[in-house]
Amino acid sequence: MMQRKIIHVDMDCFYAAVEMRDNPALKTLPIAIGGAASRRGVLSTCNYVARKYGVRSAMPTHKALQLCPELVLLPGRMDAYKAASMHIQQIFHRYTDIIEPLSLDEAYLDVSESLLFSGSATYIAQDIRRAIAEETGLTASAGVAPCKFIAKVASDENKPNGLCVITPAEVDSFVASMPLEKIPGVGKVTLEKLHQLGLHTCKDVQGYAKESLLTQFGKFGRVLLDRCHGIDNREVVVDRARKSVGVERTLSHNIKQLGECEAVLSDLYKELLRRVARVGAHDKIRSLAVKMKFADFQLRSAEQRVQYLHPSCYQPLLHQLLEKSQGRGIRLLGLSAQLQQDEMIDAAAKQLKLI
Ligand code: TTP
Ligand code: MG
Repeated sequence: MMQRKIIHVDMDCFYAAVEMRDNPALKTLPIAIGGAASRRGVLSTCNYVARKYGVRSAMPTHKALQLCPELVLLPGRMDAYKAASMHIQQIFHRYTDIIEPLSLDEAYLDVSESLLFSGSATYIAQDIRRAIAEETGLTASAGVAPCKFIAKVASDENKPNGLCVITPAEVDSFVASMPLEKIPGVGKVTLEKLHQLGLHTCKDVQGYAKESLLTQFGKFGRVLLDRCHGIDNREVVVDRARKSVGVERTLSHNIKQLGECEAVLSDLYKELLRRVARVGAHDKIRSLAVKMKFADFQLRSAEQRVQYLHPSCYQPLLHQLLEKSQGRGIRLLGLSAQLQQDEMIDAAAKQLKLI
């Protein structure tokens, strides 16, 4: 098989970096983007000054303020972040068209076939970082590797404003010492389970009985085994974004009862209908999903294929999730509709990029 060259680019403290660029007085202060503590807000992200205090993404605002009372809290400006994101995407397209955006600030690029810089993925990555910094005033970190997950882990190694290259010859040693929590897909629950088995690094997993791992972790066991051996055959998938319309609500207090959930979902359902209508997608529904965040912040969702929305669609999903709550309070409920992709629009958008 041909050796791939994958670059993973990830902007540094993205939303916060946009805020600091547009208001340099913020640069030396600890700042975060998020909702107010009084409204049970959560942080989207924070700058590196704030990280020194232990402040992190997805942390409840009240906790962040305990760690760093002088934290400057900003509400966020999605339009500015989207504009910066579009600019970055444009820059990527100068190097390759095989781009898989993972979020506004992060993407995989496959440069295996590129002839730029004599085919050096390292030089390409450095040039992308240079162009981003010069043109947007924001810094990016990048990872270069023979496969996706190693490129992703590598992009985090020398953050902020750093580059990390893992050559094919270095894959084995890089993976061996890798803590399991770095593998994308290993969440809190899986990690705890692995730790209970005495497994902390990929090397530990390499030495563990394969069959036992597969029975204990099901489908993900296969992925885990591959990753721990440095294997990831996934291709960079262009335009993979599945469009969806969603609404969610963080509740003012935790709830537990079916009736309470139904009342919230009934409200969210009405709002979802309005939003689906606004984007003219009522005849493009593919599936409906309910999302629940429990008191311990564990997130669960359940999805069902449907052709059109009706108020009873979310009932079975709600029941499914309540079973998983195991008595925990619920702090957030969400409802979303996944939409069929309009291939015509996709093709037109692709062509536009070529102009
Ligand atoms: P990340 O790339 O995870 O974080 P980051 O860019 O802020 O910081 P880092 O330097 O560690 O990469 O996420 C990108 C943006 O996505 C982030 O700026 C804000 C948003 N975001 C949320 O809204 N909620 C979240 O829980 C996370 C993790 C990110
Ligand atoms: Mg980032």
